[in-house]
Formats: sequence, C-alpha cells, structure tokens
Amino acid sequence: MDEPRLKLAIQKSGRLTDPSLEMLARCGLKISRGKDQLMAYGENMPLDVLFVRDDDIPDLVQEDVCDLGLVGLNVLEEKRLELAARGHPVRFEPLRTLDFGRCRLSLAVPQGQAFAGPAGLAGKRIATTYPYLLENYLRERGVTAEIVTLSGAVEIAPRLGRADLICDLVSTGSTLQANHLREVETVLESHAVLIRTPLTLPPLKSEWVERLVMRLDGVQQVRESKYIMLHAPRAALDEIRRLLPGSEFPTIIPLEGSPDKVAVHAVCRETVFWETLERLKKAGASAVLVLPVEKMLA
Ligand code: PRT
Ligand code: ZN
Repeated sequence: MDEPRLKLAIQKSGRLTDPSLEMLARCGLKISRGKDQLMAYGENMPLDVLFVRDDDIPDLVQEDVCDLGLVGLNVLEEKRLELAARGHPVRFEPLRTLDFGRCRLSLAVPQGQAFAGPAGLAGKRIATTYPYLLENYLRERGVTAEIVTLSGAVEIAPRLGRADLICDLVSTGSTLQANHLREVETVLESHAVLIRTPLTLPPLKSEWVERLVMRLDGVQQVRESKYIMLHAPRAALDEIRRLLPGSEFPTIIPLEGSPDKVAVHAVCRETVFWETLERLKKAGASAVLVLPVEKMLA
C-alpha cells in the first residue's frame, strides 16, 4: 500500500514564498516541481507542497484539503475572527511561530494630522483589507468607527477621500511615507506561522509532522547560534562563562602542559558580537574561534 503523504500549503508567489521554500530546504526537504506548478512532490519525505494564494491557506487546512500550512499571522487571525463571526468552528491550529514574514498591522493617519489615541477614532472612516481584525481592535476599546473594506491599494484611500485613515500592513514604513501617512498604533504584530489540522493523523503522517517540527526548531535555533572555542586561564573561568551569550553548559577541557589554562567550547544561542569577543579577550581569553553551527538537535 502507498504511504500516506502529508500536504503542506505555502504561498505560490509573494513575500512568504522564498523564505518558506528556504525553510523547507533547510529542514532537508527536496522537492521536484513538475509541469503542474501548483503542486511539488517531496522526493525524500512523504510530503507534498501545494502552491496557493496566501489567503486560501487557512481554508485549505480548515477544509481538510491540506494537513499543514505556512501563512502570516495576520491572514490567520483575520480568518479566525471571520469564522467566529459566522458561527463556524475553527479547524486549524498554530504549531510554530516562524522567524520570517515579520510585519505589523497598523493604523496610519495622513501626515500633519493629530492622533488622539484610539478614543479619537470614534466616527472616523478607516480603510483596510482586514475588517475583522480592525473590528475586533475597535470593539476591545469600545470605539465605534466606520470600517471601509477594500481589496487593495489601501494606502491611497485617504487621498481619494474614501477614508480618514487606514489600517494596513507595514514593514519598513516606506510605503506609508511615500503616501504621506504616519503610523500611529499597532493592531497586530505579525510573523509567519506553521499551522496544522486539529484532526488526528494516521501514525505515519503524525510521525512526519513531529519530525518536521523538530527540524524546524533546530533550523530556527541555529540561525543565530555560534560555536565558540577559546583558551582561558582557570582563574578567569567564572567571568568568561558569564560573558558567553546564551550558553548554559560549556565544555571545559584541560590543556596538556598548561595546568593554569583550559579550553572552553560552547554553543552560544545568541548573536556573538565583536564587543563580546573584546570583553572575552580582556577577561583573559586567547585563541578565540567562532564557528557557524549548521545543524542542532536538542
Ligand atoms: O497573491 P497573494 O494573495 O498570495 O499575496 P498577497 O499580495 O496577499 O501577499 P504578500 O505576498 O504581499 O504578503 C504575504 C504576507 O507577507 C502577508 O500576509 C504578511 O504576513 C507578510 N508581510 C510581511 C507583508 C509585509 N511584510 C509587507 N510589507 N505583507 C505585505 N506588506 C506590504 C505593506 O502593506 C506595504 O504595502 O508591502 C508593502 C511594503 O511595505 P513597507 O512598509 O516595507 O513599505
Ligand atoms: Zn493575499
């Protein structure tokens, strides 16, 4: 009998596509994309990748077409609120926060216009493509405003006289600036999320979900991690241990012929800056080597 295969939905073409594919490749997945560009076959895992619009990803998991999905929290939360408003059960679960796709859903007013906090939004027209998230934000603050739901080009709505302000995604802020808008409030901090179906999967599929998640954790952990090797006077060990960023249990190795010195090897889970190396040297460290970590399995 054929092995059951997992189906994972990712964005077909957009901001999340490259980082999603890169993440999967780092998890060891090799895919072949045939003529049918909508689906790629996992060659070395029982996992196939479906390429779709990001807005369809929660639905595909919701409707059991896919077991897994990689999507922005903004899209996910909008969908969750929409389902709740319609009285439908939510049938997707977040599995992991991913370290890409960072942005925020923010309120922005025309430059030069004052903003008197959320209470000042009462009676205003706010243009957005995220009506449920905005409605939720306003409701939590007890404010009644008019939500103008658009399908795109939100940033030009105030200039066209369709709205007083906007609620849109921002990353660098240059789009807002180019449109003479000023960011004033964050409605949601967003990032990419791995979601799964709440259904119990058959054992083989379930095992591969676990393996994938474990690899994802490993990949995300090593992104910032470095392996540090150095020589240290025994007397300075406490100080040097304290200086090593995010390393709990360094390995201490005696050095042949130098009873006063040891070698210290440590995995640092935080960025190692030049300043840290300078402090280590000041504390007595020598022969300091910093190496990238390729894979890690806790
Ligand atoms: O075709 P499809 O529906 O799949 O794609 P899409 O056009 O809806 O989505 P896409 O590719 O633009 O974004 C996919 C996801 O990336 C979003 O749902 C967010 O989770 C995430 N993301 C991260 C962003 C941004 N950063 C971002 N900057 N999505 C959109 N933007 C917009 C922003 O609104 C602005 O218009 O990009 C523009 C540039 O932003 P600034 O602030 O850098 O100027
Ligand atoms: Zn979209």
